[in-house]
Amino acid sequence: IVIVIIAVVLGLTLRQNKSEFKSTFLSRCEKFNQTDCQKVWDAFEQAYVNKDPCKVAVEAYDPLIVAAPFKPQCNRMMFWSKTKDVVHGFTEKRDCFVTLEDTLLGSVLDGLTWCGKEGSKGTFTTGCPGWSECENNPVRSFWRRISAAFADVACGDVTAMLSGSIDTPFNPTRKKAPAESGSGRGICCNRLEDSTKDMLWKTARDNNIFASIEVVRFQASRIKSLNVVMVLQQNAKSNCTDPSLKNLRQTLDTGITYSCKDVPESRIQECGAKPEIACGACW
Ligand code: AVW
Repeated sequence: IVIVIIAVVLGLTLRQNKSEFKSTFLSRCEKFNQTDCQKVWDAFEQAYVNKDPCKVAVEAYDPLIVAAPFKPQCNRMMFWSKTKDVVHGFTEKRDCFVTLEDTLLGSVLDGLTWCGKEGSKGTFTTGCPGWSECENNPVRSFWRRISAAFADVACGDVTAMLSGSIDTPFNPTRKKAPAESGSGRGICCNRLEDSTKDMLWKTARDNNIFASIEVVRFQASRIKSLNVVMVLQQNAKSNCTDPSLKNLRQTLDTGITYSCKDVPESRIQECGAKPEIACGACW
């Protein structure tokens, strides 16, 4: 009897997870007009369903990009690194700029975790590998793939908000997490405590998407300038004079003009709160 109860509860939980995840996906998607959200879901799901959750390559999401391509929004595209909250606090109030998370694919999956399982048609939201537990996990491959697609269509004057609160605001180097070994699952994740997962997360956060995936795709034929906004909080550790930004200039495709401006975080918040300030006058 105990086994039957456990099986039923487990079955219900898994089913509930699946439908809750899918309904979040669909309801977020339906905010975008003229979108066949079921078609987008099908293209999304095929990337990871019935697969080992450590063997989902970045390319598995290619059909998703085909099903829901990014539209170039010249002069409004906003990239960021380590400034998520301030950037989105700004873009949700003002429509001068569009981040990846304001687009259809970015917004439907922002903040969610998912994976599949070999031999199952389901989508699971628990027991999935953490960001750095194995390289080819469904969540990380997804963000890498869609960030690349977003950067591929960037055009005109492009903006990037980088953080003055860290020593190296532009950091393409990638340190391996201790648990990250080959395509295997390292220390197995399901049994790890959240605090351990957090620790792994921190040791591997140099998997910088902006530096290693986006900047390298910026093409001079499409992009006129890259305008960096250094977000300065009190006791900032770096600003536009930081040597790592020299690295950024060198990485940029020749022909793309570079600029950098130090802007207090409070100014960005003020500009978000006051629509009477023209976008061009924010910083
Ligand atoms: P970020 P990026 N575990 O602030 O340059 C879980 O470092 O990488 O900026 N989630 C993670 C981890 C991790 N170890 N590392 C990163 N993330 C997730 C797309 C997490 O959601 C846009 F277009 C974190 O908030 C930006 O221009 C987010 O990735 C660019 O990529 C960003 O980490 C920012 O990527």
